[in-house]
Amino acid sequence: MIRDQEVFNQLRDTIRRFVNERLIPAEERVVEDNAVPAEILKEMREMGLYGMTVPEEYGGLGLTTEEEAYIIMELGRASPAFRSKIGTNNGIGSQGIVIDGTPEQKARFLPKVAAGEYVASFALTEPDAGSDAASIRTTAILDGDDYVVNGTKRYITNAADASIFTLMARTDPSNKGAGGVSAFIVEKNSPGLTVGKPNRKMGQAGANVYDVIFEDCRVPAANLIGGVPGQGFKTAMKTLDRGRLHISALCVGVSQRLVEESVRYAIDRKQFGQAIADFQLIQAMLADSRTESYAAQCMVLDAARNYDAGNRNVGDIAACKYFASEMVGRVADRAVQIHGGAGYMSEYAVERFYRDVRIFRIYEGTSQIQQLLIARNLIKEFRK
Ligand code: COS
Repeated sequence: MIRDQEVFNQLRDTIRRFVNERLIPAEERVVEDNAVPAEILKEMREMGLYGMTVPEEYGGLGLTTEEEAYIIMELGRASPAFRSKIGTNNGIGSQGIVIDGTPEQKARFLPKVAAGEYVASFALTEPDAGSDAASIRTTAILDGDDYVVNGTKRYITNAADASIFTLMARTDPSNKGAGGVSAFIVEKNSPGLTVGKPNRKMGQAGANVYDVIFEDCRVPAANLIGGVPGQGFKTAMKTLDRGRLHISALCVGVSQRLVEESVRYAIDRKQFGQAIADFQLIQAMLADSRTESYAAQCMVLDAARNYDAGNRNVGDIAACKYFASEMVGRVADRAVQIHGGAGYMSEYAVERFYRDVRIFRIYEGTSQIQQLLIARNLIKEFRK
């Protein structure tokens, strides 16, 4: 749903200009520094990008899912590191509070998240719990007015910048499944919480992930999301549903950039006395990439519109994440192929994007988890 087309077009044009004039030219610097420049983060904050999906009543832009998808497609044309800095605030870091938080929790935390004063991070994954998210071992045991948290969270995006974490922990150790898990808002300065060193990784320099360690970390019971224990797994899954649409839109945006890079290079590069764009085998690769990118775009917008209309179709959302993340992997591979030897060299953006996109098939649910969700949903609907 687009609330006001004219107002939305202005926002989209502003983001497009920002991506072209500020973000794309800063890509190399982000790699060299392994950090997004502070002045760019400041501009992103001023533009409201940290609080795009936070409801307007809490100071955010209150974007609908369709609007969010369009904006993330624009941001996706630049290095994914930029999007990552604001990604958790708009997606998995804050949505648990937006979707299931009590009015008091929303009033207390969301205005700061919307303003970008707080970075919100999502802490679900553990050393021994990735795809099997219901098997987390981190515990949160009620002691007086506090929960005492113990455990380790792994690969947590933006942890070093975070002011708050949406943490999933087991409040009922006798229940080893999803029903024993609760979600909390944990403030960074809580005694007993430490953030490890950034992991070295394959791509997305500038977007860092860390271990977060809880040792007898006391969290006020008032920070239990929704106020009811045992609901945390569901909160996490609902958060991931919207998050997966966000990642799908990002994959579409990156694929659009890769198609642009591929066409530009194919027109410039001459072999056998002519532009390689004139060779049909190159054209076939361009055509395949554009076709797949466009198909994913249509899927994401359709699922986003359904989400806005109150139809959160878990299977279709999983289909978007599955197709879009696999698609951008193929598009990145063709982009490197079209660039030939140059595509293997760091001075060309496609080499970097080729590594950057690999994580899209893994985080927020692997392709295999998405397949499982698509099939499960189909079978469930059919049995009904
Ligand atoms: N929305 C709301 N509720 C949901 C839900 C959703 N999308 N998905 C599941 N639930 C509910 C179920 O309805 C069930 O509730 P009841 O017990 O009341 O029936 C409960 O949650 C448990 O669900 P389920 O039985 O499906 O849990 P499983 O342990 O089988 O796990 C998968 C399901 C594998 C899909 C889940 O663990 C998952 O998404 N794994 C990937 C995790 C992930 O994305 N990790 C990345 C880390 S974040 S970067």
